[in-house]
Amino acid sequence: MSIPEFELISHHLCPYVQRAVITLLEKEIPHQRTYIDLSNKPGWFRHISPLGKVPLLKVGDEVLFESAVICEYLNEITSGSLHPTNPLTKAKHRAWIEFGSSILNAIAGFYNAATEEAFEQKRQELVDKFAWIERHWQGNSYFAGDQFLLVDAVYGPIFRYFNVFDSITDFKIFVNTPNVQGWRQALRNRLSIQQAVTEDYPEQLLMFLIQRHSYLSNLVHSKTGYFPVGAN
Ligand SMILES: N[C@@H](CCC(=O)N[C@@H](CS)C(=O)NCC(=O)O)C(=O)O
Repeated sequence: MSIPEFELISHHLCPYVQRAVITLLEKEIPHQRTYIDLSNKPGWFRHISPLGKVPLLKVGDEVLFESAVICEYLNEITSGSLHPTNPLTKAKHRAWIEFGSSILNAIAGFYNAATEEAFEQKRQELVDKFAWIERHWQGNSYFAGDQFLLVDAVYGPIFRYFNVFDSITDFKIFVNTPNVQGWRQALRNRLSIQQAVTEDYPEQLLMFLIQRHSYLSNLVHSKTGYFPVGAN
């Protein structure tokens, strides 16, 4: 199959975009990335994005939306699948990918929580979610052993948040999940995961966290003394 031209409509901090980028990099698919401002969405983007969300993958004149669909498509059109072959195992990987999206929702709740009580509730929700993975862990370096798969591409961007959260203070999310911690480290070392964001990602994320005006925003100020220029 000849490979069409790909353009990924992106945002610098979006974990769903990162899944697609990691898949593009793992599959060595040439592509162009176009970054947009989600607080001021361009008219052309509104016109082609049914949900008004990134990522979008432009495939020649066609447009694909939804990151999981984009990753599956990119996986299917190239050789060397990033999914297990056994149908049941593959279905389970897809389920844990979906679970990854629920973790992203919990992370958004964590950084947006307005009060200490709501924040603690979200922190505990994250602890509980990673405990689920720990209990079902059958991996090695990666989720299913030594081979990097799509499910790993989904969790790389999830764990990246915690590298920045760790720079604020120890939220004790992974204290009872040694296997998840090992997985986190293996993903952190993976080149495609490192290359899925720009170098200023930590700074940009801290700025974003401060702009939430949330309980976590206050912790960023009080624990790190960080007041970036331009934050309001
Ligand atoms: N289910 C979607 C979620 C994508 C998503 O939530 N993208 C966010 C940025 S990380 C977005 O574009 N938000 C803009 C908005 O909701 O207006 C996917 O997997 O692609």
